[in-house]
Amino acid sequence: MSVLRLILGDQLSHSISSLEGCDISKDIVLMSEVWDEATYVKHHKKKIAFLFSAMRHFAKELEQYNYKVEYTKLDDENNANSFRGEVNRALKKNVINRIIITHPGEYRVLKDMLGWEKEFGIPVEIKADTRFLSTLENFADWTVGRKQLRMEYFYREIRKKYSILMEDSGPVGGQWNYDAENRKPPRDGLNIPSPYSNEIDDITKDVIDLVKNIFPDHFGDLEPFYFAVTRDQALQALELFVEKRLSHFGDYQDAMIEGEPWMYHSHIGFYLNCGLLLPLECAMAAENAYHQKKVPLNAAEGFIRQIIGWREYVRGIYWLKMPEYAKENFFDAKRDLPNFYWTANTKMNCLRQSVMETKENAYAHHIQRLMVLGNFTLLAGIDPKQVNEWFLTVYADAYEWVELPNVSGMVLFADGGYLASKPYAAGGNYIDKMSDYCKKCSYKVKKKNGSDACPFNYLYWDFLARNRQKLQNNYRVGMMYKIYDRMDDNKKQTISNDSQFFLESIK
Ligand code: FAD
Ligand code: DLZ
Ligand code: SF4
Repeated sequence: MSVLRLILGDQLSHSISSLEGCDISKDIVLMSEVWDEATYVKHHKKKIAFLFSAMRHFAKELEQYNYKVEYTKLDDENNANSFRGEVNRALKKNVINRIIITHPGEYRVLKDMLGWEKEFGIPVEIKADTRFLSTLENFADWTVGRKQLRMEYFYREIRKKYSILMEDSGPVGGQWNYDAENRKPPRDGLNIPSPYSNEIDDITKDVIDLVKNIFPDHFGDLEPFYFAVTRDQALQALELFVEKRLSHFGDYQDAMIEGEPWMYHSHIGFYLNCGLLLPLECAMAAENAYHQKKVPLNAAEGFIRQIIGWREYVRGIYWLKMPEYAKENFFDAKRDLPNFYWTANTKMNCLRQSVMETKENAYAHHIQRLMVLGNFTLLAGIDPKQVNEWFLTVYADAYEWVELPNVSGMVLFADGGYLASKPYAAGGNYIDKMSDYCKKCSYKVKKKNGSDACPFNYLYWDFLARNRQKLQNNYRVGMMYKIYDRMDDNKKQTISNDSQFFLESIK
């Protein structure tokens, strides 16, 4: 009798809870490339290649440690094409009396797994995912009795609990948050270091061929392929970030420069989310660099906050609010996602650059996702379901637990303010301040109306006007209505006409 231990594509950590207590002389570790997962949204080609290659490398490592691994490749003729089907096949082949799994990252997968005990007639143990710093129970407890959830307070708790950037009983430097020193506009002459890249080996070559043949109609460029696909490589990518980029991470966190997709960000989200890196080790790498005086406090604190604050916080909200969260649509937005989110065929330079880079790299940094790609979908009133599907499809770090709260909560305010205190709506000014996109745009960012005015400018006011009932009592937005109310009727009508004309043109 042995135990079947299932490892999913985003559970590629040697410390994963499903391997705890594994008897390597008889337990079976099951890993499967399955059609269902590769197509529940039509993931970017690079994401599928990355994950399959990382899975194959991880399985090989487990075999080197003498685990009994059963690995199904996507094109294996017996592939059952779903997790459930693959488990069923393994149970028929082996004498198994128990299944152990680590809690999956997505609700739809958990829902399916909860039916397995009944279907297979043996115990199915779903263990907590201990790679996160906060348990789902701790997060739920933290929310009790709070009128408003705010990431900042949650983040402080985690810092205290893990004693990260703490001295005596307070934060290092006397402040919890150094954002006021961050977010400088890009300046000329920045010498942005090259990102991590790696030679591809035979495993990755095979996977690239497979993706080329099987998923030709999926979005995105498969090659060149440069991601890390093993833990050792991911650790090198982390080290490279800490050595070369972290010192400027805070300063240029919001900066965007045409032709510079990687800026001073870490590009480790893909590795963290599939388990090649662990959140605590990333936070500690940044803390050590600060203590060794290699990076300033605003950079280390800013980076650490993203990982131990935002990342944990959105996961807590996802599991607290699913499945309802996926249906939220506070503004009742109904418009279809414009086709240029797939083709980059738009005269709006900020959007064109961000979509092009997304297509090339399965990556865009946070501010492109939030203030350009996301902001536009909010202002244009795009259906949250379609926006979520796009974000889940195109990024190599996208899994629903982290994508959905960022899109429906942070960007679209579709949850009515559960995650964020106000919508991140903005006109063209912010993009102009933080990027060089507007200089090369067909539209004029300083113009508020007319056919050559930046569409963000009138869409911003039109969005506020359209959603007045729902927003005017929000204390952080109320001020903008005072400004809107001071505009004369002519101006208001022009805003509405320009918006209607523009929105018709992107159908
Ligand atoms: P860095 O900017 O270097 O930040 C370091 C790490 O902090 C990231 O790797 C990530 O693990 C974490 N982090 C930073 N911001 C967030 C955040 N808001 N929420 C959760 N973790 C955060 N992140 C994903 O991991 N997957 C997604 O599918 C995803 N979708 C997003 C969609 C939208 C609309 C927005 C606005 C944000 C989204 N994010 C998502 C958050 C963030 O944009 C990415 O984590 C980040 O851009 C990844 O690049 P990086 O590794 O260079 O991150
Ligand atoms: C994203 C993804 C893809 C594309 N393919 C697989 C796969 O073939 N096999 C697998 O185990 N996992 C894959 N994944 C990751 C899963 O979608 C992820 O584990 C679940 O969504 C739970 O978070
Ligand atoms: Fe984007 Fe407007 Fe600037 Fe053009 S002018 S790049 S549309 S913000």
